[in-house]
Amino acid sequence: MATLEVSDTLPHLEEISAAQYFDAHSPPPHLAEHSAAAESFIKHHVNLSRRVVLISSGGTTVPLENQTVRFIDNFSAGTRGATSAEYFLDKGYAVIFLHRQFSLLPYSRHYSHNVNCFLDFMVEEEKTGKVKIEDQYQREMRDVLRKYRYAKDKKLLLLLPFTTVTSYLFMLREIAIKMQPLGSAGLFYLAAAVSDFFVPPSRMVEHKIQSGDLPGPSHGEAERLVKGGVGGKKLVIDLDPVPKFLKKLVEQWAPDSMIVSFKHPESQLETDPSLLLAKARQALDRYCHHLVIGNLLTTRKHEVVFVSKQDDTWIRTNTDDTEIESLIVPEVIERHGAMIAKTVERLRGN
Ligand code: PAZ
Repeated sequence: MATLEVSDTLPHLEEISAAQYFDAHSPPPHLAEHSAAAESFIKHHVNLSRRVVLISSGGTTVPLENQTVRFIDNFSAGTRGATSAEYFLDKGYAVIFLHRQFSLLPYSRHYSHNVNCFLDFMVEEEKTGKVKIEDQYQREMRDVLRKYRYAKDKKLLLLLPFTTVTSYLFMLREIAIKMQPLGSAGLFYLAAAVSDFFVPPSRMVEHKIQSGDLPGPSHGEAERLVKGGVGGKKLVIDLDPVPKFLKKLVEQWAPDSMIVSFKHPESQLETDPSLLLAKARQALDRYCHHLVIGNLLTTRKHEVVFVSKQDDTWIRTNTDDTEIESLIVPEVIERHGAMIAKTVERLRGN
């Protein structure tokens, strides 16, 4: 079995900057195409004076090989992002949904993956052999379908996929810069689980890391990454910290937009709610953005805490039927509205 060691005994490297990170990596293959789609989407909504939210959703992978067979992943099904997207669309926002490929999507999330397989909602008519939606699901599915069609027809939803942490960061930078013309009407709602670590290209092996004895005398490339010996059963992976991109987003890529990040625990210890609050405040102090929404993995569907410079507010659902995003999103929108009003006031004063 492969083991992953977290070690503080290794020498601390000088953390690379965001610029060095981008220089060291190739942009994802579809960046130009996605960038053009985002640009025309944003222009369309700027012309209509509509607010636009970029929602990031799902986990990011960290490949261990260039021709990737193995990778490290970050936990997230994309529920928070996909569900929130629907509530933002309901409130008239246009949504750029930057999501992990194959994670949950707005609207189709109701009928996808193994919990809600779409086939379970269908029946075959005995007489005609035609397939239709079961009677008991007709109304609910019709409502979802109408909303989905509306979002599509009005060009309110742009779906942009990523897989690796690097492709996520390239896309985030690109779209954030394209969103600048929106000014304070732009909102970032960063629910994706973004890896804090990566394998730098200089240490990345080309082919699948071998788990058994390698044929031939030389397998030096793999040994650079794999400590403990190729041919042994131990795999020690040496990861570097990903630079802190949130700071770049706040200061340079999207200085006029509202930025909301989610925070969930990094270690078992942080499942303590008081530590969660401390961590959320630390994130707010470090990156100087507008709002951190703290959540714990085990209770994230029932309670979250909004941490801003002004106050901490807990939001809780009382019933299992209420999606907590139906409470989170209106609260975020209210704060976004207040920020827009302040900006307008400031501009009038000038
Ligand atoms: O996608 P999901 O609903 O399964 O999980 C949502 C979440 C816990 C990943 C999200 O609410 C969150 O906290 N995102 C930020 C994660 C981070 O700190 O990197």
